[in-house]
Amino acid sequence: MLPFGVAPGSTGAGGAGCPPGGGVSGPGLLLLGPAGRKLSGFRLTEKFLLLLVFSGFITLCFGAIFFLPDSSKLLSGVFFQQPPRHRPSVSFGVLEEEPEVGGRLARIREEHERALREAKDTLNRPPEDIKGDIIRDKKKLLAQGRVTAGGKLPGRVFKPPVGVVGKEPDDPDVKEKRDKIKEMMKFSWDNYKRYAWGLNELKPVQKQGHSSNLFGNIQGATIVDALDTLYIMEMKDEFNDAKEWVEKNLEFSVNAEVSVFEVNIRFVGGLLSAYYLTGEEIFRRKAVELGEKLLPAFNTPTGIPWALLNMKSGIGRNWPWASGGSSILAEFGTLHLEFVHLSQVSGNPIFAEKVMNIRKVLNRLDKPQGLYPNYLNPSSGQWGQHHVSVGGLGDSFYEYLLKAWLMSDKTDEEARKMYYEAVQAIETHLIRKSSNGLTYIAEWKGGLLEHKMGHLTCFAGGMFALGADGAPGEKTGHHIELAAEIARTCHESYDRTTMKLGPEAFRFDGGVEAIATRQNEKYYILRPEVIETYMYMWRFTHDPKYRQWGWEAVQALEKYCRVEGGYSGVRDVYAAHPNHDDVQQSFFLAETLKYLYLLFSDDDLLPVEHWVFNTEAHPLPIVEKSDRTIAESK
Ligand code: DMJ
Repeated sequence: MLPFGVAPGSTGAGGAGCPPGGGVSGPGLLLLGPAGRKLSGFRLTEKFLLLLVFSGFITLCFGAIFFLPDSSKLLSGVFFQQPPRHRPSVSFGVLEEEPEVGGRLARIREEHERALREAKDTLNRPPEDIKGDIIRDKKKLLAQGRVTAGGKLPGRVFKPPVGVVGKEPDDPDVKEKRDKIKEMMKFSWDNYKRYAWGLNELKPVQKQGHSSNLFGNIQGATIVDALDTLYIMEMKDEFNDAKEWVEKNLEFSVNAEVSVFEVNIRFVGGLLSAYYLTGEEIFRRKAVELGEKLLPAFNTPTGIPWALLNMKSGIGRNWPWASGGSSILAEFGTLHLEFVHLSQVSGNPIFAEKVMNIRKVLNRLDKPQGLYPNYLNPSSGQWGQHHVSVGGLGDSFYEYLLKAWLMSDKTDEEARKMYYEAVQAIETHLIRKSSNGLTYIAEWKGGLLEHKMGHLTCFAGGMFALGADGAPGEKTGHHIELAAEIARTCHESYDRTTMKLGPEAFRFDGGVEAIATRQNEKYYILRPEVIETYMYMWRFTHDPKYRQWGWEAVQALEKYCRVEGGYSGVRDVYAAHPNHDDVQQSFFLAETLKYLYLLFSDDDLLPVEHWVFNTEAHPLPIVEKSDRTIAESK
């Protein structure tokens, strides 16, 4: 209460409950009645009564000014972020007001004073402490998935990676072989750099750049695909050149259609790996920027993404040949690992949500014989043609189910279940044995088997080996055996050619086994799948035959694919002399040479307990529960 006759300066029309125009001014109290009449015209008792009313009124005004928080405090959250006991509670949709209105003012004052005290304390603390607090707050927000990736990327604490440079092999023979593989990498890289720097791929015969329409006009596929291989092979100068190119030239605002799948596995995967191996922010930034550009591909009625996307306009469509406008299983099913990691490095849950929705759509559908057809219409959400393959059009979908489970530190139970159920259906309906005892994986067309196996399908040996440990019903041994049998069949497909390189597809009918019978299936384009399977088999069994088979492939590559300007695919692996297709595929550097190098390295280089390889052989770390920035989806 203010002592009578003392003016507190001037309050305009602001105080709660004070009528506009009613006011006090001092010094020397001058009171005006409603009509502006001087109080001197009243009798003493009237004056006394009036003064009593006015003094009560004034006290109320000052009290309100003093006790109530100002609007800036309301906004700063002091008012809204009261501890729960101060909040009105909602029961069955009805807002229940707190009973003790009187106590509320006191509590508001308490909060107000506490806020002032904290602000003062903060100003008195050393700047490093304040910085620490800011970092902690950011981490908290990231952990809650509340920071979006748009605009500036939130800070992130980089966790040092495990096993990214291995020691030299002890065995001199193994070391010599590994050195040879490193020399092959240097030869591929140097030629790409000399003749096609900044373009997507190299034409090693014509010694010029090669552009495939898979990447629209994004450039530098070989550079991004090779980053992690250069890094683990400790090719430091080459890695730095690649990094500088990414910094200065890698651009995604291209007005052309790209393959969402190819751009994801090679560019997003390559950039993410480079980030996880080195902690260099540029790779994280570019990966997230590209991931955001790919998001419009999911704008379909079901959320099953388009195969093709114009990254500038955001307009998508599907391959015209794909079963009535369907999306393709191996394409939309091979985004999961990268998109989960995009959420992990950006703190933005949107990426993970998009791929989890793909799962939801798949799980709502009936599967013929438990199999996943290769085609799914993104508008109707229904399967297209009932074609099933563990090779082209299907392959990496199965691979990503297993790896999603492994990458989640074995917490993604849904992925585990989907993988082992799919393998069971594949075993029952697709896996067959030839009359001479070669196990192969056939293709399924509306219930009929085509006894053909693609080079691409040979990755499945590695997949079965990788998944053996978690196989339900004590089937670990069975899965390893299956893996070994697939590895043997794929080796046979190499061994039965003149060049000792595998054809694109081989058949098991009309008396032939593991041999290509059609001219258009006899080519070899530097693919990695067979060597990938040798690498996993070596890691899980240490059977020396896998290194021996890998070395046979090295010798064949040197003899038939190495040309003056790099490495080239060949058109017919059964011919005596190579007819080169003149393309050094970017996956030769990303996958084929990396898997060969790992085959001749100790197991502690990129150990499978800590890393999963995306389908382009880009290593991504297993995300332990404690490192998760985004809550696991239910
Ligand atoms: C690579 O781009 C990937 O391995 C993909 O999953 C399948 N094909 C090529 C290599 O053959």
